[in-house]
Amino acid sequence: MLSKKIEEAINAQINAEMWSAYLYLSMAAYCHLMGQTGMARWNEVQFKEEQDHAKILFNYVIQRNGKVTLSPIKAVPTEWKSLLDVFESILEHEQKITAMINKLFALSTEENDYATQSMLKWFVDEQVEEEENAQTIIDNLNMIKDNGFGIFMLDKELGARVYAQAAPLANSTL
Ligand code: OFO
Repeated sequence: MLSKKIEEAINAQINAEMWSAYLYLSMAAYCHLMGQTGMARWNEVQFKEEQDHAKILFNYVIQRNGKVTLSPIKAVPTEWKSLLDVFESILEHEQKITAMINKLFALSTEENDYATQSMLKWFVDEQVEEEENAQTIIDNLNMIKDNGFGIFMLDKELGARVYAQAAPLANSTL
């Protein structure tokens, strides 16, 4: 059984993951507007991944006989100054999500909730990847600057990203 504190914190995390999904979809729209279909696709894949993150937490609350409470998703930004600004905003956002996951992990230690801690381990590892992905693209954009051919090639590379369902959902019956 989940403690009330853990249940509330996981519900807040579900909301944060759904907000993330909405943010990436908004970024995809911006990239489309800028004519960067590959970057748009990259963000659309991330949109799906974020929904997976929310679903993993949703399933976990159900499995533990807890109550899922879905709160409204706040508005997300719709404008960025540049493509670099998009990916810098992603890194900043993912650092905030990492801090939320770490807080949740610390709370599960406080509450002696080792099942929650074990479930969160996947998120701890995932956040390392999320931050690394954003940082790599920022580094590439900083190197390319305004070089049109460089942007063209990066857009092609990012457009090759393929969605893969998050591992914890693979054998789920929920
Ligand atoms: Fe769910 O990791 Fe990004 O936000």
